[in-house]
Parts: sequence; structure tokens; C-alpha cells
Amino acid sequence: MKNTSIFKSGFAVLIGRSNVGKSTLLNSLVGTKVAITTPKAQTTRRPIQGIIHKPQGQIIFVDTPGIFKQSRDQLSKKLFSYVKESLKDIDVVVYVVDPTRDIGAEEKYILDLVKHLGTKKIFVINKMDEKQKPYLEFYREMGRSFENVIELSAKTRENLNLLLETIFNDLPEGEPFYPEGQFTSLRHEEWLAELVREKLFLRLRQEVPYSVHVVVDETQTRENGTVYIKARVLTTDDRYKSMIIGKGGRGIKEIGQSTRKELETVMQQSVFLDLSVEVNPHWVEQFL
Ligand SMILES: Nc1nc2c(ncn2[C@@H]2O[C@H](COP(=O)(O)OP(=O)(O)OP(=O)(O)O)[C@@H](O)[C@H]2O)c(=O)[nH]1
Ligand SMILES: [Mg+2]
Repeated sequence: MKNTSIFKSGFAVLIGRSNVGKSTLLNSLVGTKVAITTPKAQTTRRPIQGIIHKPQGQIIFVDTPGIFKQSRDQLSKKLFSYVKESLKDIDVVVYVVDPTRDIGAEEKYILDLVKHLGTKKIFVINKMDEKQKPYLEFYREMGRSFENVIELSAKTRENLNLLLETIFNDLPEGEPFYPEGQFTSLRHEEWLAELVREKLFLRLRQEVPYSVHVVVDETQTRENGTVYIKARVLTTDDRYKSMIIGKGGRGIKEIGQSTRKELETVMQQSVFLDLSVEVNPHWVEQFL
């Protein structure tokens, strides 16, 4: 008879190219917005943990930056070093692919990286809700070398439970790492900074999003119940600074307003967002 009193716990890392939907999957699994998601490459910059609490155990998902092989810039190098770091001391690797995009040299590179890992692996084909999936058969073929293949949709939540069950099968017995009710490893300020960065990413064009970092210096609940948040947007160059601020301050005002609206929805409190822009060419070394 199956012993239902066994409690399992462990780490599952989400790995894959940029834009395959790793962070969207993390949010759907956790059931709340832990990580930011955008249609742009390299949205995620630091490994973020999202925690799932179930009667049979606890899974800590580690969302990683997308692997972006071509670029040799400092940011990409840093992001890749985080991916490699995240693969240590992991119980299960969840390798996510996107059937709407051609495999290319990048995917082959990741496949090679994943294949050489000694851990249990699950091959996940995401975005199954998409009507056009020209590369689906190609990825199905690629998945044949994996023990577990799951086709799912982070967006519609199709087959997410199957993914959780498969991970639980591979997890060791163990005590929970986080208390019930904690959904992320991010500090509150870090999470707020990420939400601001998401809005910047969505609004800024071309290389500008990659020039920015956000720091939240202070949060304070005022007597009238309003939450005061002081955030700084750092960018590498004067030119980018004026692009972010926009004509007559219109750009930064729009970013501030849309971020504040989202924060108010999530926090169920009124928010005062004090947003400023600074030039700092060294934020990669200083903050990542
Ligand atoms: N149709 C569809 N779109 C999805 C799904 N999952 C993610 N997306 C979209 O794919 C885009 C990228 O999603 P992200 O979750 O930011 O991708 P990521 O893999 O975390 O990207 P990086 O952080 O850059 O590595 C976003 O526009 C998502 O809305 C899905 O299941 N179906
Ligand atoms: Mg991401």
C-alpha cells in the first residue's frame, strides 16, 4: 500500500532559451506573480525561487535567465553564470522549449548542456495553446531522448498538474525548506523593483531595456494607509536617461503610473511611487 505520510521536498530548476515561457510557467505553478514576464529576450536576470506547497511535499522552482548564446556582453555573461550556478544541488531539471520557434544553434547548445547533467530531467514543450506550432514535431523528436516529456501550456494551465506529479516522483523524502505561505525567495523590495523593471521593459525599445536596473531604497506605510515606495532607475548612459524620462518627463510619468496601478491591484493598498532616473555605468558589477 502507498504510504501517504511521506513528505517530499526539493529543487527543480527551469532552464531554456529566452522567451520560452519559464517565468510564466513559474507564476502559473505558484499561482501568483513571482517573476516578471515580457515578450522580450533576457527578461529574467537573477535566479528566482517560487515555492509550491502541497500535501505530498514542497517543490522549490528556480527560474533562471534565458540562455542566450551569441551575445558576449557583460550582462549576458553574468546571466549565463547564474544559470550554471543554479544547476548545482538540484533534484530535477525542467528543460522548457517553445514549439513556435526554430531550434537553431542556441537550442542545440542547451540540449548538449542539459544532456550532460546527472540529474533527473523533464522535457517540457510549452505554449501548446498556440494554434501555429510549426516546430512541434521537431521538438517531439528531440524529446525522445528524455525519460519524461510533457506537453503543456503555462498560459492555460493545461497539464500543469502532470508536471507537478512527475516532479514529485523524482523528489527525495525530506523536510520543507520554506514555511507554508511563503511563495518566493525574493525580498519584498526586490520584488517591487522587478515590477518596475517589467514596466520599463515593456515600454522601452531596442537596447534601452538592457541598459536599466531598478533599486527600491525604501518602502513605508504612511499613517493614511498609503504605501510610499522610493525607487531608482539606473541606466548606463546619459542618452538612455533622456529616452527613459521622455519629452517633458512624459515617459517616466507613464511608467510610474502603470507601475503604481499594478502595485495597487496586487497590494490592495494605495501606493505613492517616487521614481527617479540616474546614470550608473557599473550596475552589472554592483548589483547583479
Ligand atoms: N501562448 C502562450 N504564450 C506563452 C506561454 N508561456 C509564456 N508565453 C509568452 O511568452 C513570452 C515570454 O514569456 P516569459 O515567461 O517571460 O519567458 P522566459 O522564458 O522567462 O524568458 P527570459 O526570462 O527572457 O528567459 C511572454 O510574452 C509570454 O506571455 C504559453 O503557455 N502560451
Ligand atoms: Mg524569465
